[in-house]
Amino acid sequence: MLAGSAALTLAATIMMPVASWAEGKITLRLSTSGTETDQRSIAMATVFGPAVAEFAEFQPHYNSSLVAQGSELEAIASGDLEMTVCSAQELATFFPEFSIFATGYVHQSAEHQVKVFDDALMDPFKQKVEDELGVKLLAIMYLGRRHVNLRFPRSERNVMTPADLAGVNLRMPGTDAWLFLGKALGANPTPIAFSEVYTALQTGSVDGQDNPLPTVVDSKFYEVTKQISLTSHLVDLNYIAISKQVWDGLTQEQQATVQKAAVDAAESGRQAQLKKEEELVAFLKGKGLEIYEPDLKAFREHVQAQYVGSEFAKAWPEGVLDKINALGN
Ligand code: KDO
Repeated sequence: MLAGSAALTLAATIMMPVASWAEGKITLRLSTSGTETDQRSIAMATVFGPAVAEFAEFQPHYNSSLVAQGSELEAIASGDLEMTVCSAQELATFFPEFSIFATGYVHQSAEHQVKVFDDALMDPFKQKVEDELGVKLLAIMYLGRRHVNLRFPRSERNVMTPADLAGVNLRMPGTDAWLFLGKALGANPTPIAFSEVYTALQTGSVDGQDNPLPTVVDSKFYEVTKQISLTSHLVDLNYIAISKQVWDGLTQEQQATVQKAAVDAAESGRQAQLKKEEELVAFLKGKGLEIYEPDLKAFREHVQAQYVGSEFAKAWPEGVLDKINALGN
C-alpha cells in the first residue's frame, strides 16, 4: 500500500505529459542533494552524461537547488523531474521494507551492496517502486562508510561505545529511518537538511553529524568539527533512479544505453569514493582531527538489538535479511 501523499502524486502522474524532447533529444534533469564535487556527481557528469548524449541532454542540479532533499521521488512520480540519486531511507518513506537497506551494520562493503542490488532478492523491491511510484532503479552507488563526526575534542567526548553518545545532538537527514539509526547509535538524532549541516555544526545547533570521510572533506565539515569515531555504522548507498514514464518513452536501444551508462557511472563513482576513503584519514589528521576506532562490537550489537522487534524490522519480507547476509562474508 502506498502512503497518502504518494498516492496523490501517483494520481498526478497519470495526467502528466511525457518529459520534453527538444531538437530530437530528451532532457534528463537530475536533482541531487550532493555537491558538484561529490564523487557520485562527478561520475554522473563525466560518465553517464556523455554516454547518453546522442539522444539525451543530461542536466544535473546540485545541492538540492532544483528539488528539496527528500522530495525528489515525489517530484519524479508527479512528472516534475526525470532523475535523482536517492537513498533507501527515502524509499522507505513510501515502502517501509526498504528500511532493511538503511539499517546499521547490514551491508558489509561496496561489493556486498552491488551483490545485493543485482540479486533476485531485489526484484520485488524494484518492481514495487516501478509499479507504485513510477520510478525505475537503474544502479546502486556507493556513498561510503558513515562515521560519527563531532564538534567536541576527544578529551570532552571519547566515543568508544553507544553509551558515550548519550545526550549528543547528532544531525541526521530528516526521515524516520535515518532518525531511528541515530537513536540506535545511542545519540539524540536531530533532523536537518544536508545543505544546512555546515552552519549547524559551526553555530553549535548540533553537536555532530554522521557521513563518510569523503563527504566530511568535500563539504568541509572538518573545519567545524574536532573528531571522528570510525563507527562504520552504515555502509551507505544511493540508487540512480529514473522516471518510468521517461524510460518507457525510450527505444529499447536507448534503454540499454541508459542502463549501461548508469551502471558504468556507479562503478566509476564507487572506485573513486573507495580510493578517497583510504586516503582521507591522513588528510583529516593533518587538519587536526582526532580519528580513532571505537569498540565496533559494542556499536554493532547495540544497533542491531535496536532493530530487533522494531516497526522497521516488521516490514522486512521474510527471509530477506538472511539472503543479504548470505551474500556477504
Ligand atoms: C546526508 O544528508 O547526510 C546524506 O549523506 C544522505 C545521503 O543519502 C545523500 O543524500 C547525501 O547526503 C547527499 O547527496 C550529500 O552528499
